[in-house]
Amino acid sequence: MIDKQSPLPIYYQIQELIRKKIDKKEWQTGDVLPSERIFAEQYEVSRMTVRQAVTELVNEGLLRREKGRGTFVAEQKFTQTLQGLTSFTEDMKERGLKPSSRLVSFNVKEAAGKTARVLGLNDGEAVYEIQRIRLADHSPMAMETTYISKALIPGLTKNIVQNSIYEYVEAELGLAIGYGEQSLEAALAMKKEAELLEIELNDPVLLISRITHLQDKTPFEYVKSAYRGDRYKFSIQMPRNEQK
Ligand code: 16G
Repeated sequence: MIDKQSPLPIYYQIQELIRKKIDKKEWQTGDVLPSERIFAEQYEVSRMTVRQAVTELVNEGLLRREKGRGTFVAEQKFTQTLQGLTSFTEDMKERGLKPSSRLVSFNVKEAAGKTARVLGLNDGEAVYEIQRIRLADHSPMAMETTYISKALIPGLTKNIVQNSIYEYVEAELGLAIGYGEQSLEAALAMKKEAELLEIELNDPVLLISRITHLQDKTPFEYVKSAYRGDRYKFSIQMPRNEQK
């Protein structure tokens, strides 16, 4: 209930009330919230205050607004730790979700520019260029464009890349994957990404760029991905360096 005598701001109390209902599963993913008017009447607060509380929860990703339809309980974000080099397939299985891939394109191209450089290839050497939409339980999470040296990782097929590339590298080719270097930046979804990820143009996405090396340090893949900003959250542990 809302306590008007409390030192806690009313909009904050409304937020806590909404959070509790979602935590207790009284309101579940996809459920529509009562309208601002009903909310305001029920708790005897102003519509402005309800709007402020809801807007902040929308910005946080707990709720989602749809034009003309109302405000809904959003799908909760996945937290992906940034420690340890894992594959999408492994990450999803670990969460008890079914990983799958929608193949957008699969080509062999001549390496050039940055792709050739980061993979340690000469311009003109063959690389696979693979575009996949990665899905968790049939819902699109990320769009990945992967470049892989053909000489190093031969025999990739459409069928293999619709499953796990890392599994093929390790279990089929018997190569040991060593380490990756990764960077993250914020961006807005462009037309193609928005369509394939089933989000709106200019919705937030996280761009991740990864270069992965075999244990002998040879780089074997260069991946550029766009993760849905509304479904993903990355976390990292930061041990403080020993003071000298
Ligand atoms: C992850 C990696 C990607 C890698 C893929 C292999 C990130 C940002 N990206 O999606 O670089 O190519 O896993 O997955 O984590 P797979 O073995 O399921 O094909």
